[in-house]
Amino acid sequence: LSAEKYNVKRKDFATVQSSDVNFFKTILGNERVLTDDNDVTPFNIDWIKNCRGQSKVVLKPKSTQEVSQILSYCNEKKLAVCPQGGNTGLVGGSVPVFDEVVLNLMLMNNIVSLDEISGALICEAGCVLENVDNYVRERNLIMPLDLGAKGTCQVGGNVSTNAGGLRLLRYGNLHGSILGVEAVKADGIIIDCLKTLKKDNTGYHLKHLFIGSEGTLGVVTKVAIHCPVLPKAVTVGFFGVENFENILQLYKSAKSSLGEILSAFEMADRDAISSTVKNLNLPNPISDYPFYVLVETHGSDEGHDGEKLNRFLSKEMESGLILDGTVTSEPGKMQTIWNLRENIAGAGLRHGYVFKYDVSLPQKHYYELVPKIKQRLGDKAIVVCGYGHIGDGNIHINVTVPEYTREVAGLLEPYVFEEVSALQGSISAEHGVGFRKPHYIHYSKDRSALQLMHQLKTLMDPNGILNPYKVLPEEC
Ligand code: FAD
Ligand code: S2G
Ligand code: ZN
Repeated sequence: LSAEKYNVKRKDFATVQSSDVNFFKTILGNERVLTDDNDVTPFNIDWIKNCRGQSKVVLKPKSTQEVSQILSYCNEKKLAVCPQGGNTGLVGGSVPVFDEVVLNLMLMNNIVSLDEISGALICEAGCVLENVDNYVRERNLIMPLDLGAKGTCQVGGNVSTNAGGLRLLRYGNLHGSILGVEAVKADGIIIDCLKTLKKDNTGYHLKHLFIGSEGTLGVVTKVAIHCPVLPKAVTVGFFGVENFENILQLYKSAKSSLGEILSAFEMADRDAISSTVKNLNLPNPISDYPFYVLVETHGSDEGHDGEKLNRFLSKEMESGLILDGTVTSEPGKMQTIWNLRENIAGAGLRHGYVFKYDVSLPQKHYYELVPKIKQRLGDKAIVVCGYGHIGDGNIHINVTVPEYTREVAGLLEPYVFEEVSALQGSISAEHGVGFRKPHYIHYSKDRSALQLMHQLKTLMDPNGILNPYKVLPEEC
């Protein structure tokens, strides 16, 4: 249980009584209030099985009104609430620590509207990212983010974690592509900032409070998002590279040679790829190299783009930055390459337990920590590997071990965060702080910022019922 494993004391929230369950049932009906042990267990365990809560009740609202009624009741009764989307979060933010009521948005999964000219889509928070992406693709648009969890994660969860993903390099951060948000505060008040205008400079931009606050300031119930046009031409290159320095040179060259059509530039080291190939029995389209780079282009003209990418490929094979590679526009082949990259996240779980670090670093230091951690752990780790979004300076370092031990945890934390902080990086690039990192947030945020965050939290959720034990540390 998280409480024991991470040594956390329960705060003095109320405990759910049968009268509370009856109230929830009058709002939601019996079938949308889960209390049976077997039913609630999956909602208590996070995707990488790092955290396990003890919730006795899972609620599945279908409307903003129901969310509002549930929250105002819980706020009055001082019942803690854990908002939950697809439960693919990787920092323990999406599952309860103790017996918080789980408020799962999965049944709020309707598309509300789409303006096909402006690309402004409004959908409910519980929409699965991939379903919305398929819906807008039929209308010649795409979602502005893509991540390996797209088949399960929800748009509300993406907003709440300010998810980055594989195409942030091209389509930017959610703070830019989210046009508006509807959210419900802890007291049940519905905040309607649901605008589809690209420009609206009237007062404070409140939607940003809900982007990346991980369910601690409000429950996101609807999202308005700008969808870019579906690219007519997509190509993917997968290259072997000798060393990390060459990856940075290749990145610089890709930006200048491919320019506006560059839509993704991902890296992975040999251990990341070989352990994924081995653990999941996935094909590697090229042979074994010290490093790999995945380049994707999104353009409007197949011929133009293909020419540009092949020119880039021959130039950089000539220069030696690329040792070997493949370039394809064939959807099946592109999917095979993306599959390999997107499955690194889960492959390590086959070894038993994974310590995941999602950090941003200045690009020149991007790969510096992997060899240091390898050396520090020696044979205590099965694999130490690095992969991620070069363009965002965001590396994912995975350390796999047969099982969680305090010894290995002690070797890694706070060591990793001290090193990141010394290199002027961030201890969480895109996955958020969640339950696992509040006591490390000071490595990336100074006192004045943390004090203001606490003041905002007190203003928005005076009883602290929304996702307690997450994001903000106890002491300031
Ligand atoms: P959950 O995991 O259910 O919740 C995440 C957090 O948001 C929790 O704190 C929860 O309380 C809160 N929350 C959820 N829904 C709401 C809501 N409606 N209102 C208020 N709070 C809410 N992340 C990236 O950024 N980039 C990646 O490339 C990436 N790749 C991934 C690949 C895999 C295979 C996996 C398993 C995860 C990956 N992630 C990635 C992490 C995760 O998918 C994202 O953080 C995602 O945005 C979480 O969405 P979710 O719906 O699963 O949210
Ligand atoms: C990615 C997925 C989760 C992880 O693959 O880009 O964000 O840490 C990650 O492996
Ligand atoms: Zn990532």
